[in-house]
Amino acid sequence: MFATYALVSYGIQGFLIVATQGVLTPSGPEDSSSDGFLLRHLVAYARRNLDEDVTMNDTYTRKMDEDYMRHALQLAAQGRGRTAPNPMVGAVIVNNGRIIGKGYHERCGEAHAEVNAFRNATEDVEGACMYVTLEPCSHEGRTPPCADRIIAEKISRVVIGATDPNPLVSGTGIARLRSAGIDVVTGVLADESTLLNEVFMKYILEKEPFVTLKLAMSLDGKIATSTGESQWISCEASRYRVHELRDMSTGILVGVGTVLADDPQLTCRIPGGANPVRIVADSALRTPEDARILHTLDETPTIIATTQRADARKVDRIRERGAQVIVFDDPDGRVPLKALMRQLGSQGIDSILAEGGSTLAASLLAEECVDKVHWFIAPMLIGGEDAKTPLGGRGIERLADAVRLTRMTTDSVGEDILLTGYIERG
Ligand code: AOF
Ligand code: ZN
Repeated sequence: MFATYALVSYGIQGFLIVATQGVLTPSGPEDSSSDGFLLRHLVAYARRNLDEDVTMNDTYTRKMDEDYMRHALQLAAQGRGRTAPNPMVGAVIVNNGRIIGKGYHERCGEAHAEVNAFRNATEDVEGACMYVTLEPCSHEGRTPPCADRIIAEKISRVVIGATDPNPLVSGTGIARLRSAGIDVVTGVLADESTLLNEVFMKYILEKEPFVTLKLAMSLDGKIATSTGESQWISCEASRYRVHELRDMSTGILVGVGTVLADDPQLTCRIPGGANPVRIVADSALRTPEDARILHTLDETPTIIATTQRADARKVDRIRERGAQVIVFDDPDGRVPLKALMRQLGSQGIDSILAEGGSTLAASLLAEECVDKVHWFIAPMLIGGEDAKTPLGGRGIERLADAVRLTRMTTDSVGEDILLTGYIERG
């Protein structure tokens, strides 16, 4: 029988073509016969399978795009902690199923990821596909627009992770590529691409730093014993993790209570790591002039945020030493944290790791300055009603006013548990 023969000899696609062209034309002889009936069913079956083939093709392309995008994301992450206030971006150039170039944005002010990928290309890139984790830029910034370079290099397809919220770019990079006839696919691993640049995504729009609050407590919710002993509740691996967080952060913020209690250096002790700018919230300027953060100003800058309650001569002396002192005029004599964030943002500080203590943590939450929380829990029981808990201040009276977290994840760090979550905005 013709239909069976066609299926066997051409496969489903071949059969469909033959059936459509040769047999099922409206005037086709078998149209009303029983053979015609069978043919129609076979064609419908073949067509369905062909559709599935198309879907399979889409799934396959999507999977391939995601694999290369994952590669580009891994490259992008190599710039972690070095690109601020720019985003981390990775790019991969693929031709005929092979990677022929890759690069990432290594440092703010230097070449963008796409340019590095072209620079590292081992073959002619004409007609190739570029995978880039962030929409290519279309503006003349510290470097020329990447979209123009992609067009000039005759790339035929561009696959993009996240769109760039930067008002200077925001969609115009994609539009420029499309108007040059390039096939542009967007939104591949978009969530991963956005999450990788959560700091940039906030800072570029709000010009305020992305604030991560880090807290560490015992399993029964204490941050010290009733006599104030707190070193160490978290295990060594957790403390190392905190140094990694410091390395990635542009600024580190503590309350003056922490300076008075621990005289910390607030530097990153990982070899080759970068020190964050140290910021102290200190309403009455109680930071001792011999504090370590004022004696290591050659290692990294220190900013003290205070109010009109500060002794003006002490302000001058600390400034003379080379630290920045910001004096806020506040009716309650307390450092207005939101205003501090705006000020720090205007100075280019895009991310802050807030490390306590409990008064500052509570105020940061109350003043809606926190974006993300890292909560280390040590397998240790301390007890005691007088032993401090992670959040001081007055707290709330109604549960409906509780700060809520979302997207919670758990991790094991050494023997501790690390809970990470994001503050839910109402
Ligand atoms: C890209 N690829 O690798 C990066 C992009 O001051 P510039 O010239 O370095 O530009 C910074 C802006 O460019 C930044 O705010 C963001 O919008 C974009 N970053 N774009 O195509 C890259 N790093
Ligand atoms: Zn660019």
